[in-house]
This record gives sequence, structure tokens and C-alpha cells, in this order.
Amino acid sequence: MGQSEQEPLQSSDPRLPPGQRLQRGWPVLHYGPVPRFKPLTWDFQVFGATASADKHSWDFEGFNALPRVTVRGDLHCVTRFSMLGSEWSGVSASTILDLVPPADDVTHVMVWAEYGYSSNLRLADFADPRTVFATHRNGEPLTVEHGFPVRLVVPQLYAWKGPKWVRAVEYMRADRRGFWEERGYHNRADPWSEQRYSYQEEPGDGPLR
Ligand SMILES: Nc1nc2c(c(=O)[nH]1)N[C@H]1C(S)=C(S)[C@@H](COP(=O)(O)O)O[C@H]1N2
Ligand SMILES: [Mo]
Repeated sequence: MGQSEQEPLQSSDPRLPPGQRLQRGWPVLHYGPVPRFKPLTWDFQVFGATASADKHSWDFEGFNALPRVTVRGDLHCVTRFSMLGSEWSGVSASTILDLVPPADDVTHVMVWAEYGYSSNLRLADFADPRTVFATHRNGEPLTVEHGFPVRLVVPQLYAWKGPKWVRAVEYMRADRRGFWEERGYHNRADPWSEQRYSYQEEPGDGPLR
């Protein structure tokens, strides 16, 4: 292949946060096995500090009947690859907040997935209009490796903040670390300020470990 066919310098793309490089295609990355989808027992729960104090849940049909949005968002993995410019469709996290309001003093949420994977978010990051429980990418249903039937996408944070195979949202009155946040990753995970590891945390970035 001749010099003339070389790609332009990808690191100059203004959508790439510092220390990230462009990824072609869509790698599969997660801890543990891919769960098998069981349509009859699958549900999507909202529990914890709801305004009504009641737990809410949708079955598969009910979840798929919720109002839908499409958002454009990038995926930045802390291992330094970024996938730019996807269109994610699904249920906006703000729709979940509207349908199952949190109590007034809720500050954070934990998003739970199959096999106990979890990630914590500040309520403001969860309520951001870019945060979506995605069922489709670029018009195609997610494959099971990428999180079918539903995964969270939080494009403004590192991608571990977006669990695949989501099953529940827990409203919390105080912050608590999720799966990777307990294992040395940054509690807030803003890729634009390279918040990769928990040793970089400043007072106020997260609960004590
Ligand atoms: N349930 C679950 N979700 C997860 C993970 C995981 O280990 N388990 N890994 C996260 C990480 S670190 C990344 S980079 C993205 C990768 O998503 P992809 O496999 O669709 O590229 O999934 C995130 N969601
Ligand atoms: Mo990642």
C-alpha cells in the first residue's frame, strides 16, 4: 500500500479526548461471560429512593413500548480506544426519571446489569439528555455481545459507566462505588479531563473507599 493511501492523522480529530485514539469497527469488551437473554423473566427495575417509595418494573414488552429517542454519541474506553459518531436509539434516562420520579434528596444512581456489574453516576450525568438506555446502534438492534436487549450509553463519560445488559436503576441518597469504581477506576470518569484512575480523585469526587 503506497504512502498516498495513508490515513490522515486521526489524533487531530477534535472529538477525541486527550490520550485516546480512533478505533475502526466496534470491539467487544467486558468482564465475565455474555449473559443469555431470558425474555419471560427479564425485567427492568427502578428501586431505591423513589418519590413514592415503591419499586417499579417493566417487562420486556413494557420496556419496548416506552417513548424513544435517538442521540448521537461517542464511546471512549479507558483502554484508550474511542469509537466516534454512533447513533444510539432507545429510552432516554430522563424518561425513566419522569416516569419513576426520584425522591427530592436523591443525588446519585447505580445502574445494575446482569451478573452484578454496576456503575454509579451523579444524578446530573444520568439526567443529561445524551444519556440513553440504548437498544439500537445506527438503526440496528444491539447484538448480545454489545448488550442486547439494552445497554446504557453515557457519551460524556468513559464507557465503563455504561453497563451492557442493564436490569435495574437504583436511586441513591449518597454516592457509592460501582464495579470498576471499586477496583481502581475514577469515580467520575470525565474523559476530557482524563479522569481514569481513582488515585487521581480530588476531595469531593467520590465517597471514601
Ligand atoms: N455489563 C457490563 N457492561 C459493560 C462492561 C462490562 O464489563 N460489563 N464493560 C464496559 C466497558 S469497560 C466498555 S469499554 C464498554 C464496551 O462496550 P462494547 O463491548 O459494546 O464495545 O462496555 C462497558 N459496559
Ligand atoms: Mo472500557
